[in-house]
Amino acid sequence: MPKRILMDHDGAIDDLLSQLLVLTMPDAELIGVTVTPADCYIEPALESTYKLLQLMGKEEIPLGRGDYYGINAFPSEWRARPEIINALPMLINLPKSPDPYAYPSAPELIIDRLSAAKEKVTVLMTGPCSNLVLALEKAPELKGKIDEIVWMAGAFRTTGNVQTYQHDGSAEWNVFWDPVSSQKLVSYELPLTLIPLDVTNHVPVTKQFLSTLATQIDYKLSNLTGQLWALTLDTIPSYHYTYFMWDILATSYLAMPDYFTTELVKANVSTRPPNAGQTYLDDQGYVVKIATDVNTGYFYDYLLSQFKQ
Ligand code: AGV
Ligand code: CA
Repeated sequence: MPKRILMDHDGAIDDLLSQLLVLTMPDAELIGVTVTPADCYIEPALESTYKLLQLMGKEEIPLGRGDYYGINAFPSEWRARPEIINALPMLINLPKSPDPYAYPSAPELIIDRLSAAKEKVTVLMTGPCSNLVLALEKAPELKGKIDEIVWMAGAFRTTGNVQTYQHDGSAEWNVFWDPVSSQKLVSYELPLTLIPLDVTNHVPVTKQFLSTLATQIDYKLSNLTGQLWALTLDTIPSYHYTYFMWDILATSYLAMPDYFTTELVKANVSTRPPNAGQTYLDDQGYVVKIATDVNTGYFYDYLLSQFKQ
């Protein structure tokens, strides 16, 4: 039986790569995609999302539009990237989505998909968690329909990646965008697996990986993903701007959980400055599973083999 996956992403390049990766997994059935307007502007991100479904012959998968805007906005230069994606040669001539305003709202779609599910569902989140929390606040009984939540979020025994005013740098962006919803999600004590910076720091986008990927560009997905990853290297080479395989690593957890080292911890989330959005270990906190390490060689090879399509 394939795992049923409900995905919420926020339209950044690695979110879109993650959506492609899920669609290559033989044991995963994607039952819906919702988009959060966090690391993207919603209209172009919905367009990319729909085009990637078409590319994989899966345009019947329902989409939901996030209407909720978090507390701490992402930088505009990051949010604007999907515009470039929609203009790539493999995507530019695909039909646009019908009408982005005709999509159901993201929490509505989450409620609908969880209600309709006969078996439990795995929720994959590669952006902030606000849509899921909005859905569960409206329909708390649906918590019982969730098998596991896998979320790229947090930073525990390492520094965060938020550098802005009124902040001490301890938070990771997906949590910082909406610290209040993040704190609520952790407090539910659902089966929640976090893929935090502690482990994503082990998997930067490297020229060596891209060079190997380029040797297989006769495969459509190697060609497209190589172009998408190349767009992530437009940054100055300091830690703050290094592009990691954040969301792709979280997504790969669905297929290769045994290659991760995980730990059950008690944790909580700060909702106030100077460390709003910090995820921290706390004996008085809530139980969550966090990934701390991954077999990086296996991970990069897994990507190279999945994108041979
Ligand atoms: O904090 C990591 C999250 C991931 O979900 N995002 C990017 C990934 O989609 C925010 C982010 C941190 N640094 C970034 C980010 C950067 N340099 N460019 C774009 N987004
Ligand atoms: Ca993301």
